[in-house]
Amino acid sequence: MKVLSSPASPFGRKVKITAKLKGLYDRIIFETVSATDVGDTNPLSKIPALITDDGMAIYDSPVICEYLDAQVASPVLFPGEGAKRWRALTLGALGDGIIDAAIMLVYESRHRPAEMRVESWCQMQQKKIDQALDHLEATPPEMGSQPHYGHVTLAVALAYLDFRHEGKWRAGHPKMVAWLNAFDAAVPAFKETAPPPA
Ligand SMILES: N[C@@H](CCC(=O)N[C@@H](CS)C(=O)NCC(=O)O)C(=O)O
Repeated sequence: MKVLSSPASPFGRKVKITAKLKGLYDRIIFETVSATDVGDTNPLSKIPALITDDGMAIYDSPVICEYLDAQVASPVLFPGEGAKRWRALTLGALGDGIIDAAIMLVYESRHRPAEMRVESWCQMQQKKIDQALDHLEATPPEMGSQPHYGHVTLAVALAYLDFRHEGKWRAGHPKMVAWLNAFDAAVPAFKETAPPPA
């Protein structure tokens, strides 16, 4: 299998952690590409994208993670059914949403000249992040003995806020800081996949 991604991509990091948790990391070639160079593998020009041993292209990160989960029986990162499954997927969506909004803010300064910055739009993205963090702080997700896909995604999302947004989220969210510390301690793959210094 091959994964097209970049070392700084939070969505790529989700895939790497999943691969490590499933014991598949050594069976995957991780090729560094920028989103614009992903070619036909993903017509949306986004990374990560996975190419299976049979040559099938799979994206985006939730689908890749579920594909990897399906290759090996244990541990189960995507619970098969019931409330546990919907909780895992919904937490994953919340984590992805935080990353999406945080990336939009990065792209706003990276791709748009400063004089064209639309402040109200940036505030809208920041509000999504703040609301999500406040929601999580009020009801921190339980992790139990085995993290699932939602936990992996949330941890990567919080780490991305550290990486690109100076960890400002930490003030006012002590329970989620403790949550991330607990995840870090429980999942060595988290540290092992940290992005290179910004
Ligand atoms: N929903 C997608 C998001 C992927 C994504 O936005 N990746 C970023 C890099 S971290 C990207 O390719 N950005 C280029 C673009 O949006 O044009 C996923 O979960 O894989």
